[in-house]
Amino acid sequence: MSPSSLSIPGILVLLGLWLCTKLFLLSRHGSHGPKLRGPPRSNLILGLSTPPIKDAFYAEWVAQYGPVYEIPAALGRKKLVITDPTALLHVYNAERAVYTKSESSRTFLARVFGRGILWAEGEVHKRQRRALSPAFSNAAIRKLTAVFYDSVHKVKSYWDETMESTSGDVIIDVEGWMNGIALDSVGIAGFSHDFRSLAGEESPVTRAFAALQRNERTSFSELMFGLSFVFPIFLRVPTQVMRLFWDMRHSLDVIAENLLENTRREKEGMLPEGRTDKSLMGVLLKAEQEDADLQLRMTQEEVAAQVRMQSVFITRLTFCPADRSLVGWCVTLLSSSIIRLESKSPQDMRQHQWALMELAWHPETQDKLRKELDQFRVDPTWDQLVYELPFLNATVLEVLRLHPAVPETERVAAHDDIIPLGTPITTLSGETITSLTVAAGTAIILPIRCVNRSDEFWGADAKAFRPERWFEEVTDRAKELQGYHHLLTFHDGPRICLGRAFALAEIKAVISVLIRHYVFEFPDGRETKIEEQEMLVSRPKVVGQDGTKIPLRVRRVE
Ligand code: HEM
Ligand SMILES: *[C@@H]1O[C@H](CO)[C@@H](O)[C@H](O)[C@H]1NC(C)=O
Ligand SMILES: CC(=O)N[C@H]1CO[C@H](CO)[C@@H](O)[C@@H]1O
Repeated sequence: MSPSSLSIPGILVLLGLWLCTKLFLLSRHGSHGPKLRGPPRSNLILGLSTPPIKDAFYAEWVAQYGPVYEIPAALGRKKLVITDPTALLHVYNAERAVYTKSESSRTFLARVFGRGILWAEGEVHKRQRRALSPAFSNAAIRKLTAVFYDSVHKVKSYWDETMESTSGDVIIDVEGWMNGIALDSVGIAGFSHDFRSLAGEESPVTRAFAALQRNERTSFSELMFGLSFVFPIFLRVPTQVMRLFWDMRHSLDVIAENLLENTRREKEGMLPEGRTDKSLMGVLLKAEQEDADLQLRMTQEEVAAQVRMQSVFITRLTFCPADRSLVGWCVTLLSSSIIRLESKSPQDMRQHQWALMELAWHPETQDKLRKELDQFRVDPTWDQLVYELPFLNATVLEVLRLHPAVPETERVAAHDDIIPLGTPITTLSGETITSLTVAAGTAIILPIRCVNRSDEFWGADAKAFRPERWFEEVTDRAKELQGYHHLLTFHDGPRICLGRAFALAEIKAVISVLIRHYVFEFPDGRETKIEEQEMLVSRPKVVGQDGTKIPLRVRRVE
């Protein structure tokens, strides 16, 4: 029987059974601790009828209920939303001890990526993190800068060629190229595999992503995929999307095996000079093989998991909120049996694309950036990218602030805890509290994007793209946040993004080349409005136009 012929009633029964079990298990959690204020339950099954995708909701609730409040979640649960910096800091720092990823999200991560660092908790996480860290050092990234430049120069030569033949400016679907840069450079720099997507080659990774982009999913496959976040067993249903997905995983496993095999052969002196592996993972594996300290070693599975994660999670090809738990995708099959996603936040893992869009909206910023880059006849070195070029630095930080790749994360309290509050809040019963007792099992949302865009932290123009703010004194409130320059974009605490130096070097290298050589504009001018189109992955689209492509007019700098 083909999966698409599974009857709807069949699915409903199956689903009902699962839901009852989950409901029972969940109802035993998170029932004590003070009741907080928050928006009322507006949907019996989902908690809220409209998912709080837009920060506007979170922000409105902050204004109404204070910096820490509760929102109703699916199946009678509730979640704690935290925007108070003192509380945020506490949660991030107590992450390893208390605030773990939920069991269901870990099962999901294990199935999708394997038991790698994203999945790991506690001591296993500590060991994997220590084993991986040297690979992400500044010294390692410095050596990889050439890889980023290679990719962006490939793009440049294709664009130049197109411009030759059309004599003048061209309208380019920039995003495809930016994804190509991201995938090819993470492949080469990360684990010595050239996906050759900039050369127009298809790989199972690009195929899977393209299928999702084309929105080719049937509602059945979408349903299975949505359900898999709650019940990972649904990942085994062979829908078309899932098959593409497993193909992708298989090909990434082959890449990981090759990498392991090659570093082993290199170690044994079986590879010719000049073919030595310089990738992050390659260097790491060789160092490990020489190191007697067996304790730090990564297992073969951990290496494979890291390769999968870097290609999928990291290259903005994410089609799932990797670390979101139970939450994410809950389904109501009530009357219409259409999917409703409980909370689907925009996954805009396309920082390069956002950077170019912001620059197209702000020609004056583009000019300023170009002026700063004018001094370079050749590409800036890594040290120049990182330690000089203050305006490029500010522009990139501003993009990261407004468009964090992961707009919110969720954790579950593994045991009871007390969270200190910077600002006292009033509970439902009218009591004022300065610290909050959290029961084991409580789900906690850290709304990264909302905090990053908050007026309270960033001033009245918090929503505006204004790199100049990075040269001004940050507000005292923002100072209370640690993060990366007070941004939560890269998470914080013991799980702060390991690849942030990699990500920053890459985006700076790409922007520096593109802005030195081209001017970017919206074909319909600066008034072009973008909205998020909610699909499996939310994607920006031009208001009033079909499709999710955002082409830009590109012309050479005179
Ligand atoms: C602008 C681009 C990026 C952003 C905004 C970003 C953001 C994040 C965030 C929010 C997390 C925490 C996830 C969680 O545990 O809930 C994370 C973890 C991680 N990131 Fe990134 N990331 C980026 C690029 C990269 C790159 C390029 C790499 C590697 C080449 C990388 C490697 C990692 C690793 C290994 C972790 C897991 C850390 C741990 O659990 O201890 N990231 N990243
Ligand atoms: C980049 O910005 C941060 C935050 O303002 C600052 O601490 C850092 O020194 C800047 N780097 C450069 C190269 O300007
Ligand atoms: C968490 C937080 O401070 N949110 C702010 C986000 O931005 C809105 C509007 O700009 C503010 O009203 C919120 O206070």
